[in-house]
Amino acid sequence: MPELAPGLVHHPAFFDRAAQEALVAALREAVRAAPLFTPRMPRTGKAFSVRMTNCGALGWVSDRERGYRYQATHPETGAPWPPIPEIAMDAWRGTANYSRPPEACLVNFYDAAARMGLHQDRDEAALDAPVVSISLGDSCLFRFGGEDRAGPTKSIRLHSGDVVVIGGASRLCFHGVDRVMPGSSMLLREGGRINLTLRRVTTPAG
Ligand code: MD3
Ligand code: FE
Repeated sequence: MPELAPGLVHHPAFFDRAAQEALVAALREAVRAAPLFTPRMPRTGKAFSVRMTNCGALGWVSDRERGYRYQATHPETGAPWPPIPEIAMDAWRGTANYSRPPEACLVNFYDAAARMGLHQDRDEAALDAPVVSISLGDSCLFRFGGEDRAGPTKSIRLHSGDVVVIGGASRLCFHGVDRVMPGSSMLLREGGRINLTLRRVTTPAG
């Protein structure tokens, strides 16, 4: 599989169409239990253009008052997150090469106008674990660089069914989604893009 940078491995078409459809069905059930919410930036309260939910023991949330964090319950309903779909676990088992299971599955939903600015994922204590990303629906232009925000970046297209593993020397690289390409996939009848990221959050030491 192509290594885009040390520790950053792309698995094109990891999931076939039938597996993608089954994963979308499982996510529709998860969203019924844990509705999409709009995260907000710490301090400014500016809304993300991406809507989110989570599956697993822990979920990533953010609001103006308390900032970025993982918590065991939905920020609006207070309910525990639904389980991580078994099909998503197949991607972790098949690519992560990590001894413990993921604790969080962040589900990002992009409509045609949604973007995600360059950022690092550093809210996890378990920085030795990779992040495993699954793309569904419309293709996107994904940008990644190094650990310096101002350094050079590269862009690749991610398509429905692709898996990207971000570990090793790339775990703290800056990355983001510049745009989604409307109409590039027939998987989601309503259009848009879904990204799942499977994450190990805690270390054995806590
Ligand atoms: C590189 N999501 O949820 S997934 C995120 O497509 C996030 O929704 C993007 O960035 C999306 O935090 C990108 C690919 C990805 C995920 C995590 C990474 C790339 C990464 C962590 C470190 C470096
Ligand atoms: Fe990220």
